[in-house]
Amino acid sequence: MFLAVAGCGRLGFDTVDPADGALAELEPPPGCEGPDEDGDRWPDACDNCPVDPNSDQHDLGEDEAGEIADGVGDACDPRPALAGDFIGLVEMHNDEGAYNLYDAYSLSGTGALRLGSLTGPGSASYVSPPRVTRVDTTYTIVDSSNLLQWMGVWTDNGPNDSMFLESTWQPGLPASVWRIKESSSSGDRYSTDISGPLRLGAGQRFRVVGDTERVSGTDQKLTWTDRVTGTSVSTSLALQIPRFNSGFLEGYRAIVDFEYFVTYAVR
Ligand SMILES: [Ca+2]
Ligand SMILES: [Ca+2]
Ligand SMILES: [Ca+2]
Repeated sequence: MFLAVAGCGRLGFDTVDPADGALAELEPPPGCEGPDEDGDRWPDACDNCPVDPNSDQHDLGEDEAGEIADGVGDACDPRPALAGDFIGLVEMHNDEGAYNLYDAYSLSGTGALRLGSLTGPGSASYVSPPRVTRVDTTYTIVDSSNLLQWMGVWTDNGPNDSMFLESTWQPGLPASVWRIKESSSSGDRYSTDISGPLRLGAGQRFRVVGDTERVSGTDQKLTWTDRVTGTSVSTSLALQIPRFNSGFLEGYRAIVDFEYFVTYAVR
């Protein structure tokens, strides 16, 4: 299901008990119901970090830096000490119905985000806010072929499609070695080697988080986590995350459930 950005009750402040100055424990606002992706008892629609458990909903980083809290919780805020962040696009797989659109940012398609087949690709396109700072997605492999497979997040970056995030199993790579790949008009680049599963197989879960240069001004970072084994690797060396606001999610020769797809952006 899609979640509204504005007016959905995400909190931009913490409640301080005037008696002792302690932070009062917050409760989800009345009427905020529905799926809770990260299991922190805050329904996705009013969770200020919908895919990171943060039951305290702390959004203190900007305040501590003398700025105004922006409604993105400290646990997931790409720029925790800078104001102006917002959660731009949230697509949760836990709604099997048709996609719902909200605001100007959308993801088009029908049905749930189960993409790809054993013989070919399947994709769903999206439109994000124009000043994206972070993309965060987790997906599960439902089934796969024995051929080259990939899944990931692609962006349309001018005349060339740029692959933003990819976890790929490639002929020629030693068994169990994975890389995150970026394709652009200047060629393909890869992250450092990742020790992962032998190949794509049912039940594997991966999380890929990518930060753009908007987070720090220069640095870009990709983090890949095997959510079954806990293996995680980050790279900030060669990968160039383009400035984008559209693209598509894809599974290729693998059937992939995108459990969620979240973009963060800055005003
Ligand atoms: Ca949360
Ligand atoms: Ca914040
Ligand atoms: Ca912030």
